Amino acid sequence: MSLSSIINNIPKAELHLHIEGSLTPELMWRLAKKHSVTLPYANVEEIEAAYNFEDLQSFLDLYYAGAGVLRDEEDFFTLMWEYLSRCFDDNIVHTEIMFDPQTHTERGISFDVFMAGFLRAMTKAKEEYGISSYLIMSFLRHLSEDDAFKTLEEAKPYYEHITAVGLDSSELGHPPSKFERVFKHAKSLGFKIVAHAGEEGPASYIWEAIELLDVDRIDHGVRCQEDDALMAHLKEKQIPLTVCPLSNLKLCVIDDMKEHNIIELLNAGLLVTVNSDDPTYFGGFLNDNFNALHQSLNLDEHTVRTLAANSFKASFLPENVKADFI
Ligand code: ES4
Ligand code: ZN
Repeated sequence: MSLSSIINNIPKAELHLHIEGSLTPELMWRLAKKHSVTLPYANVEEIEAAYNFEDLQSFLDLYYAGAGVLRDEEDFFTLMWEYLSRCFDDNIVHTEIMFDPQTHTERGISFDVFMAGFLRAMTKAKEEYGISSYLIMSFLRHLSEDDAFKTLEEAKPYYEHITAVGLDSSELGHPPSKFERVFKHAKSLGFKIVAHAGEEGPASYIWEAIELLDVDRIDHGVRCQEDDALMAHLKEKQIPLTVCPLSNLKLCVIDDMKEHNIIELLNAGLLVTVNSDDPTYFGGFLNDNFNALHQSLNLDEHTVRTLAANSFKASFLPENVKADFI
């Protein structure tokens, strides 16, 4: 079997995926028409052509604008259903999905609207595809800690449907320390904790996420190699990194996929996983990320199997369920 077939056929978990970043240009176009939202594009091709980014912020500006077409429960259902259907095609059997409530509540769209749509699609995917899915509620780090506290409070009716709390958006200038109190509170409520760190930000932000937020996983973390002591700590504690190769390329964290350090991190004994981040903006879903790594770094079958096993090891699934895939 070719490596590409192995990549396609092996069961995988995805652990770093922003649902708003799975909005296809086609769905964006359709929903803009439905709600009479004016987009700064003449057609679907122009939307696609706009996806050229020079850094994280240039992407986030488009990503938040794009999310503006999501208005009613059906829109959020369709968004989630399209992503989970894609998971079925890619043999993703479990996925831990980030959503950004503040992107919607700031526009006057309440938890009741987006959560109803998300949960309906997740239930349908379990029934029809056998796919399990968890939700990670992410705070926007360019907003205040008070705003994050308010969001955590607003989410109260949905706590049983939320597995983890995360931290995303503009990293530089918004270190994990800014959110120490709200994450302490979230931890005390029983949520797992994740945070984007070391994507554009320095290794010290990864340390802060570990020491101040008590994270269960680091999202990205690719700048950890700048600090030997941090590398040793990540290895010893087996703190997972959810790495997103096509994202790193598209946001110019690396200049060429051949430069990606994911295999070096794996060989150094770190628990790394492959993920798609914002697949429709960055040019590929999960299997595309595996294939891009294979093309540039020549993965072998053992490495693909290790990365797939890692995706379950690093997940928040119960240990007995993980065991079936490791
Ligand atoms: C994101 Cl790639 C990335 N980094 C930080 N925040 C994000 N939100 C959506 N995608
Ligand atoms: Zn991300």
